[in-house]
Amino acid sequence: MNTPLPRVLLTGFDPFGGESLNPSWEAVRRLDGELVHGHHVVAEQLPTCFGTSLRRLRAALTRSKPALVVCVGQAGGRSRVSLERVAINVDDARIPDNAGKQPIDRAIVRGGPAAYFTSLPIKAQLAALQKAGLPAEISQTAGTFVCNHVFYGLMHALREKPQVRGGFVHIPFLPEQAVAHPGAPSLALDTIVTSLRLIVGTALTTRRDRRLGGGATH
Ligand code: PCA
Repeated sequence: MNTPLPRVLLTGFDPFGGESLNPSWEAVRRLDGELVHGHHVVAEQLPTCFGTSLRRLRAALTRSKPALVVCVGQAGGRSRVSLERVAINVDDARIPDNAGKQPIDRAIVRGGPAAYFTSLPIKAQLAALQKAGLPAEISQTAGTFVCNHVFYGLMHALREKPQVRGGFVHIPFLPEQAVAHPGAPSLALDTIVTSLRLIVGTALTTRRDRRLGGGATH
């Protein structure tokens, strides 16, 4: 009998804010089914909605029991692949989500810790991306919209599973989206997919993160 391979769960979001696509879903679905360092990649789409996004994520965690989870979202206006350091316990939406909800100053988990740090080796990932000539940075905030909501909920769900690593990566617009946002930077889909593959591979092969300063941009 074949033992099933350990899995990596990648998530991306559906389009929001008037866009016709979301680069996070376009990128992770291209990695669906790939093998990275003996792990089978599974991609799931999450709705850009407070609440339902997290219910879908928790269902996907139960279903695929991954060894590693990387959630990905669009950050229009950023020019690099951003490795997020920290998720904070607040929903504070500037625009309504895809279900019309717009929470202001609301805790994601009532009584939960103010913040969770990523458990991805973000300094090693930054070094690997830079070595490969891919534009990357460490980010100190994932915002307070649905991406931070999912990131916080992921880290909360993993709080008693130290063997499962998880974190969040924001990516820029695709070139076809940037046309509608004059001056906004963009990255080609192939570059994003290559970056995500390296982010996953580095997480699977790095036990201890590197100590490397100067990754911040904010
Ligand atoms: N980006 C949004 C939510 C969905 C997405 O792709 C964010 O940064 O919160």
